[in-house]
Amino acid sequence: RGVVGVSKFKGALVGALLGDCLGAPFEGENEPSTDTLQEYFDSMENPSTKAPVKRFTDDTAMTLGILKSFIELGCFDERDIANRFVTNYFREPNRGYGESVVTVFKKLRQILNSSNRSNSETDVWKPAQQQFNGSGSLGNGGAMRIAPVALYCYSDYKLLLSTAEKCTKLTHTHKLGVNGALLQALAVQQSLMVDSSQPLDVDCFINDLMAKMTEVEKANGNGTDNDIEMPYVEQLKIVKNLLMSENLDDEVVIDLLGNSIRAQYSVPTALFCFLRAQKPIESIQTENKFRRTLQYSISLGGDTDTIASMAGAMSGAYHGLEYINEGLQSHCEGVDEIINLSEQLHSIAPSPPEHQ
Ligand code: R7I
Ligand code: MG
Ligand code: MG
Ligand code: MG
Repeated sequence: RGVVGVSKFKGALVGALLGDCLGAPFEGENEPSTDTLQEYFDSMENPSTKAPVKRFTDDTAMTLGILKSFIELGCFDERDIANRFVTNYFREPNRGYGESVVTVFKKLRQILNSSNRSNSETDVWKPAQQQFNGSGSLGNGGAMRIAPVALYCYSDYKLLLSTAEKCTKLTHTHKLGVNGALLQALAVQQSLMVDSSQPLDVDCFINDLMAKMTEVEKANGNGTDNDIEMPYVEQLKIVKNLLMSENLDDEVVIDLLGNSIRAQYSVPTALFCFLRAQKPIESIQTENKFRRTLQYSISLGGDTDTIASMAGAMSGAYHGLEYINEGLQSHCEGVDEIINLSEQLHSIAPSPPEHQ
């Protein structure tokens, strides 16, 4: 267990950013055609392609809030992060935020502006708990922004889980929303820890995640009212089975794993895209596994910005920044800023105990 290099930090966050920016134009579309996407990525890889810059959406806006909070405060601080979410939302409300989470921002703004801090009304955790008549949101909004937590806490497994949970519960308290964010955080952390000069041991990667999510779902509960005991472990079993099958039918993947804004039907999908892209995919012409990950994620349609962003964070964390095509980077809003912030986060993230 060594120290993770800065290139992997940059790769994770640039990966998340590129997935968001490049996936956003296709969000909510039925699967875009194979040819459309091949041409789109070919043209985006060319830095001289004249195209309006691809703007990032809420996924990255919230990621940046968490990232800057860690850097400026040097620790996790729920009030500061809540304040950044609120400030960013009201400054730029048109970044494509989820419909319901806006209610949380409005309530949080009141709480944060209130002078009486000890009043129970000032509880920053409450608005999220009140969503959906008290059941909390099960959207993927917690998972889509979790990469900075995975990076900052990479060397401390318990801290990673507890911080990712708190960070998510500022907006998403449903077990499926929280556990989805934990799965995403664990997948990014594992991607950071493996050496990309060796071929990825996909079986080992998924088995490790399954063991961890079994513990998580035993401890946290599953959050469903049906009889599925461990919904994320079930989805991971499907991921594993799909990875072993020779023929890859998009319809089957979408049917079994999903491509929606629900965490349960998007985080395992993103993981599948990252792992599947370790091998060639017939409909996608590229040697680059990072591009292949994004292109494949987007080809499934649905919540394309978020699924590509989550898969991109895993792939970027594994391969590191140098592996990510510079042309692709050049067309996306905010790349230079996020690279700079990644460097700062790397310099404050605790190293593993034996290296301190
Ligand atoms: O999860 P959230 O932040 O949305 C993230 C998505 C990403 O795709 C972004 O790119 C952006 O497009 O939005 O926002 P929420 O508003 O908490 O959840 C999103 C949607 O999920 C809600 O508007 C609901 O339609 C649905 N949803 C639920 N529906 C029923 N019951 C979330 N939780 C529930 C629920 O408990
Ligand atoms: Mg978005
Ligand atoms: Mg397709
Ligand atoms: Mg989305």
